Amino acid sequence: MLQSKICDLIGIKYPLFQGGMAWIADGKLAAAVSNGGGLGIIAAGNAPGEYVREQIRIAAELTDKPFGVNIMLLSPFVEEVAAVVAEEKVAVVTTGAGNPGKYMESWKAAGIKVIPVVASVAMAKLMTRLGASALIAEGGESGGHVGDTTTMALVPQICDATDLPVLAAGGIADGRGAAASFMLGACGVQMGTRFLVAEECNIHREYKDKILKANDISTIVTGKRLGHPVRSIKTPFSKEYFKAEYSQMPDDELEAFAAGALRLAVQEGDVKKGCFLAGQIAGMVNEEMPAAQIIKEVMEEAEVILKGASKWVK
Ligand code: TUI
Repeated sequence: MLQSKICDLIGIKYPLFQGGMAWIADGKLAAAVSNGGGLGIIAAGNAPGEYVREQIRIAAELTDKPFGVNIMLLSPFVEEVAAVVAEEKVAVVTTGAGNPGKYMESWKAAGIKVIPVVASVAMAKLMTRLGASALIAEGGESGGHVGDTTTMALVPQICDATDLPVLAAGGIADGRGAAASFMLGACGVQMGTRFLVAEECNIHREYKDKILKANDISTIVTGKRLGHPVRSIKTPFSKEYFKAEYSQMPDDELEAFAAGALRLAVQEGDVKKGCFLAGQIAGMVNEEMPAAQIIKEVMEEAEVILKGASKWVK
């Protein structure tokens, strides 16, 4: 069985995390992933603290395995969410879209393992100094808020810069990607896009269909001008937004243009105004199945590939 030090650190069967997708990854999805042997993660996104507490309690009802909460550091509710995870003593906190430095002491004091998502070597070094338990190195192939460096280039550079366990994220949706991540020095993987079509993932039918129908060139990065590049499925809306970015439209109008677009995609399946976040790997995600089966398939495929890797050596 594919196992690594991240399994012992957190107490999980497989070295596989489910990404903290805002508006999408709720207590039910997180529990399904944790019950399947991975680490399920509730996304706080832009939601208030009480929503996060409610989802933590839902997950705790549905699983006796460890699960985590992802805190999106640009959220207007970040302070209250940071307090809620400490009060509820979740096993793991992952963070995204910024520097979690000012919360790390209080989370560690609550016994939480802090695993920041990083997109650069500098941030990896800083998080190592501040006492993170592990790091998630996320390449620009991922969905949502993205950095510039690809997973292939980022993961080995981050592994060289830290002694902490590193998980690879961005562009991984099957056993080949997981096996390759181990070859790059990672000891685990995080997948988001693949879990969008998990049976327990409660998003609009239209969103799932967009993922199932996507191909290799179906995603686009928008938001660079406002400093928050985000990868999503190409739609008339995202293409229009992309054009607006390179027009004379003032920043505040541009911001208003995109407001609420993520919720519209997830809950309403609004193909005109919704923003369907997804990674470049969406083209490879072609089948719906329970989260536990996704995890088992990916881990078993990776194991076969890694066992057979000596065929390259003569
Ligand atoms: O965070 C993500 N993915 C996301 S967040 C999101 S919601 C959102 N809402 C409004 C604007 C933007 C996004 C949708 N998807 N992934 C983890 C991630 N973190 N990727 C890149 C980073 C990151 C970027 C900068 C981590 C640290 C960082 O530090 C910058 C600094 O110096 O503070």
